[in-house]
Amino acid sequence: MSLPNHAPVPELYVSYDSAQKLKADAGSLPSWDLTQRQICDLELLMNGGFHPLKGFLTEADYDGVVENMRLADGRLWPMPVTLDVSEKFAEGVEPGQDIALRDAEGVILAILSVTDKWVPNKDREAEKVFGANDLAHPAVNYLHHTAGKVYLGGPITGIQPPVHYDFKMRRDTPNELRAFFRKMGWTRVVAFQTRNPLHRAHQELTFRAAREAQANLLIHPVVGMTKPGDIDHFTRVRCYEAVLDQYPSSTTTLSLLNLAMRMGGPREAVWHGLIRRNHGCTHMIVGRDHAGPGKNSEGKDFYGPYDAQELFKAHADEIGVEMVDFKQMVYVQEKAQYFPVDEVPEGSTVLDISGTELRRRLREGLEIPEWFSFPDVVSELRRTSPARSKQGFTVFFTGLSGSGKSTIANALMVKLMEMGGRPVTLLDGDVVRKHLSSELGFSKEHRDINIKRIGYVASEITKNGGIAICAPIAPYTATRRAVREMIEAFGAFIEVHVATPIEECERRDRKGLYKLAREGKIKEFTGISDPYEVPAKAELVVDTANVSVDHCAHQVILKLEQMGLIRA
Ligand code: PPS
Repeated sequence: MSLPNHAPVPELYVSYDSAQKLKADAGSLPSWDLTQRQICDLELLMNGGFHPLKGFLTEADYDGVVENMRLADGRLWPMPVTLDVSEKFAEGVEPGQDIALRDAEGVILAILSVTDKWVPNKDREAEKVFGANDLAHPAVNYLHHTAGKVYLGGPITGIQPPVHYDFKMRRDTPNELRAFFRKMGWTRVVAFQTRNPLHRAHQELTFRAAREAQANLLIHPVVGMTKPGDIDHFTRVRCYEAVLDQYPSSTTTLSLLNLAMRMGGPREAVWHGLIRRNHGCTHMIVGRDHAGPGKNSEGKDFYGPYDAQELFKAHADEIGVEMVDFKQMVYVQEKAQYFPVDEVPEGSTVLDISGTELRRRLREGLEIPEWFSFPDVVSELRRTSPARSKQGFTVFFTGLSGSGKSTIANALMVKLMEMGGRPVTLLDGDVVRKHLSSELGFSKEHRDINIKRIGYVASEITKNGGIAICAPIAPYTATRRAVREMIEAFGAFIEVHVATPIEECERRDRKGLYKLAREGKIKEFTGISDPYEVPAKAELVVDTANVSVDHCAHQVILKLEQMGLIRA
């Protein structure tokens, strides 16, 4: 049962006057602060993007969706859209009650009339929906580690859409897009779903797909949540805008979709089809490994390369959208043009650059040829992913008290400042304890808080293109790893273990602390009465017992050069 292309899709918003009244009355309701993913889901529920859903799934709908991709009334719906909450919040909510759904700033967006409250079987959800209960799948990891333990279901009363401050002109509700298509006289529209920047091959394949389907083209990138590690949507949208001029005018439009992807492969493809139908599209391009999550914990693909196409085709009538095959396009050097991979003239030279190779070239500041991408797209990507020698990074010294961390860190700072180019900040253990962590002691809990604070500051410095040098003891492996993850999201992390033996540190005893620790006058002293977990995979190990400070700092410089982070 599909909607006619141009008829409005039902929305869940109430009138302005009713919304004002609901807002005023909502003060007495229990409030749930929505997560980023829930805000994305709610927006598409309210604006009709998730039609026929009228709210977050009830338990019966959820069971049907998980088991056989169908709502309780039999209609096709492949992805659970559930409101997960904490056990603590759920304790205060019973079916029959209304709750206010608010954004991070506390603005009320909708009322949920709770009809169902249950504890889901997440193992079953992972197996059935994503095909494996494997934490390497981003949505399974989210399900087990981020989502709340209890689900609430029931109809939504929409008060107002979430506010977006970016690219407002490029965001359209399903009905806004339908009205646009109607105004333009577009009766056949092929949607291209994407979470990556478009290069020449994509431009060619989308243009061809539209021509073959005798349809206009909607570039419909996801800007809600995509796969962790993807290029941020701000950069991508600037890239899409740069490509838009490459299409014949009035054939193509760009609109941003605030969807939170689950990377659910075949089921996700069907879901994307239903969402595009709701946005007034008649066709959708489905490629190899559509919405694929990458490799599982055994290094194998989660889904077969054509599983998504097969599942989509099997349900195309019900989805109400025709599938257009994604033709892989390659560049043929002799002809200086793109061809579908199965139509390449025999004996010709085929050129291609994989995603991994593209990232390497960006990282190392190498050439990206014009046959591969558009100059404006490349310059946008270079602005966001500058060569490694221009990116921020963190050097993280760890080692016992008196091992020489601070001395080497100071020497390194001076050497890097002599080279110039990037601002350098030293977060020395003692300095941090004075300015950032003055209230903290040396229990495991306090040391972890201290190191995470250092990690946060270093990650901000790294994100903004600077060099952070940290020199705390940081005795715990798990905490060092957490800091590494925080920083590697923005730039390189170089762990340097200053492995001066404890005997030497104690012999030096510059601050007299080892003596006091031996006498029991200082408790929980690292190496004496508190643990130090030796790093197993530090990028560099130095020992100041037999080597000068200058030489140790120089070893770090050489490592940075080798990693392409600095140029001598
Ligand atoms: S931690 O574990 O990373 O949070 O420690 P950190 O912030 O680097 O602080 C270490 C400095 O504090 C002094 N100090 C102690 N160190 C270890 N254990 C105990 N109980 C302790 N009490 C005080 C010591 O001077 C450390 O300085 P450095 O520069 O490492 O010698």
